[in-house]
Amino acid sequence: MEIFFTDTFLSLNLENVKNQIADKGYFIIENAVTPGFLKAIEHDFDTAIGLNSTSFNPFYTKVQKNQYYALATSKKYFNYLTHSKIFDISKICLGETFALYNNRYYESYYGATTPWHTDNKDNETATDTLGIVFLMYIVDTFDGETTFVSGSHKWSDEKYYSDQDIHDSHSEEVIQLKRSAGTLLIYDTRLIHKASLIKAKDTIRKTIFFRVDAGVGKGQINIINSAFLKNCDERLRQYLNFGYDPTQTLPKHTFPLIVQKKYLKELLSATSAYLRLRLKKLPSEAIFYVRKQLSPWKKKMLKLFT
Ligand SMILES: O=C(O)CCC(=O)C(=O)O
Repeated sequence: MEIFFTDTFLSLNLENVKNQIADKGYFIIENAVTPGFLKAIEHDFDTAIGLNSTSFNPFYTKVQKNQYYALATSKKYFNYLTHSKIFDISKICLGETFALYNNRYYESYYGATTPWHTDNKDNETATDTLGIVFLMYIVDTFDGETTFVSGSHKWSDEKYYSDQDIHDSHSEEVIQLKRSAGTLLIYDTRLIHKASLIKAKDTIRKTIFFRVDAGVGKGQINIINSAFLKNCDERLRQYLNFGYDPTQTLPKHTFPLIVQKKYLKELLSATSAYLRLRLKKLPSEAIFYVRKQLSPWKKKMLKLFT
């Protein structure tokens, strides 16, 4: 059998993992996997957009590359997410019935961050299901690290929190997780957390994120390379939602209004700069006319964003 978890990880005391997650909301283990595993993952996801290709393209945002079809892309990734030790931890934390809810490999670049949030409130109907997230640093992560509010799984009741909410009342509980490659963070989906801002221009943070929830048939659709499935026993079928119709689909990524406003403001200033350039090429009467037409629109937009 392929070896990629270290003895430190394989010999974890499950009761201890469970108790720490119940108490603080998270459990951290450094050197959970071998350097060979990390290299192989980097290699398997070292893809850009393929034109006329049969592989799965990653999805990009301004500051991130996301591979949601990672179970069809990398055998190492598949074996990691379906390892018996992952099942053991899921079982002790969530009970007999649990399944993969969502997963992805991602890279985050300069300027990437997330707001403080919890993961158990994807929409109004998904609230109280128990779930845990396994987040692994594939490279050293000393910039843009995951940050937790320790113990917040016991009291969190919102999807998003502002910096002020956390810094005013919970700054003592904030834990910044600057750690080396191979560190695995396991946390309760109710825990308030965020990815801190990436401050250096040359940082490329590489991460594997997956979430396991109690119950079955929820979350992201799993697209799997059939060649990776060697022994598909009942437990694996359930974990991968074989034959279960999804009762809900994940919502498209939405950002809180405050973040949307920030992006829209950037968009507005980029559009204005572009228009200014184009306008220069028009005769002066036309410039006057266009400016007159645009002025009320711009005022309205600025009012909206400030
Ligand atoms: O990348 C991180 O540190 C956190 C990711 C996260 O919070 C999420 O994807 O929900």
